[in-house]
Amino acid sequence: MRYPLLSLFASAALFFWTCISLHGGVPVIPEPNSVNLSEKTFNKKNLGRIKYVTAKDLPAEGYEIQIKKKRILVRSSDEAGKYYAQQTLEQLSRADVMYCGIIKDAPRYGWRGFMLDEARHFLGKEKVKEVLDLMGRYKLNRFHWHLSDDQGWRVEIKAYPQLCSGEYYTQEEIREIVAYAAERHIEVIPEIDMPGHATAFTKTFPELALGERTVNPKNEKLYPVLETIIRELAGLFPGRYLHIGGDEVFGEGWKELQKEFELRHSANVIRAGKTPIVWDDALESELDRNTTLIHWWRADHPESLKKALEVGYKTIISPWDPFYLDYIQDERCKEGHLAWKQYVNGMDEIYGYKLSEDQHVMGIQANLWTERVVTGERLDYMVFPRLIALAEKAWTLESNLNYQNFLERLEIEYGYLDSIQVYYYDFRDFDRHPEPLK
Ligand code: TNX
Repeated sequence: MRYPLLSLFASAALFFWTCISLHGGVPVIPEPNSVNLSEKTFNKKNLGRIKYVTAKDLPAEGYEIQIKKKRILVRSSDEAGKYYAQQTLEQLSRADVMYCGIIKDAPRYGWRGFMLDEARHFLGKEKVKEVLDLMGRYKLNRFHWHLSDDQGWRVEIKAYPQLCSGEYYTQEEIREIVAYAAERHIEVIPEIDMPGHATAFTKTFPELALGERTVNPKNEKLYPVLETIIRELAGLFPGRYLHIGGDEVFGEGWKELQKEFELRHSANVIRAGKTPIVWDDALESELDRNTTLIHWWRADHPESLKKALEVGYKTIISPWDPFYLDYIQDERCKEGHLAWKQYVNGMDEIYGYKLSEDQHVMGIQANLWTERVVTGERLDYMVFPRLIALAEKAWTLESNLNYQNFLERLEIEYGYLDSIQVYYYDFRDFDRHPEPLK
């Protein structure tokens, strides 16, 4: 070593810097709301000594962690809060030193979602479980599962087995995944997209079609078939919601046809005990605002969001710009959205997106459409780390969001993603994980 004094100085500076930056926050994603740490350190040998108590004064999904020198006390009002405290502790315990103190935390939004389209390409249950693991880690709690589209129908319906012709989930597999999600406090919301995007259905029931991709709302025989399907789905998915699609039907007369369809179809969903969710294209169908959720995705139609909130619909926010993960995140990528290959949805845009303060906003969601996602590797590449940024945005109070600070914590998190072999897009070194084109 040529300059021993200099290098000693450098390592002292680095040590000092690490201490300061650790004091600025904790290496946890999403950033907790309030962190008060002291100089005292917790002895990690005592990680097994965690006491959990129920505290009804805390908000739903919230928790409080008191770290003493030799033991930890976790307070939460529900099981989800306890689970989230465990996620926070797991991330904290990876640091060399754990400080004593108090962490108080609760989510900004009740709806913190991710949508996976398995109709365009079928990724399979092992991949889905990996995604659910990571969703739980980052405190996401809604898994919206797009299970039908023009390209395929992916959920077994016992009354109509002919609907599934390619790869699909048996009802037993669906139950297994729903249970797996529930262990991570994630509610699964299946989507059967109608009246458009329905080729997989109309191929099976040509007599119920109007054109190639749409069902015929005027055909009386359509509704009993859909009702049977809804009833099976309602029994299969114990969650509160059923997403009934409603996007992208255009053309002569469709406004009235869609209105008739949505009213009758959603009434059946409600009768089966579920709350229907529709894409914001169906806003004009004027469904009951007390029994329907609007899912706003058309970033190029801000007036649609405005109207949904004004009418008083509870609304989920996932504008394609920037919350759609099928769009590329780096100009150097080759395969993005089907038509707008070069349109970039950067992680910084997701993190910095300006959200409405309206009380009817239930929360936010990122969506992965899979027209161009065939492998689990490409799924990883498109979803991570952007979904982690979305998770922080969904959980952490606006006043605590700081992109630079997020990037520093993400730096630590990469170590974890590497350890479980997630093929994420690495913005620090573009060539480290080359873009998988399928
Ligand atoms: C629009 S979002 C769609 C999907 C496509 C997606 C591609 C929505 C409700 N409909 O069918 O896959 O764009 O980004």
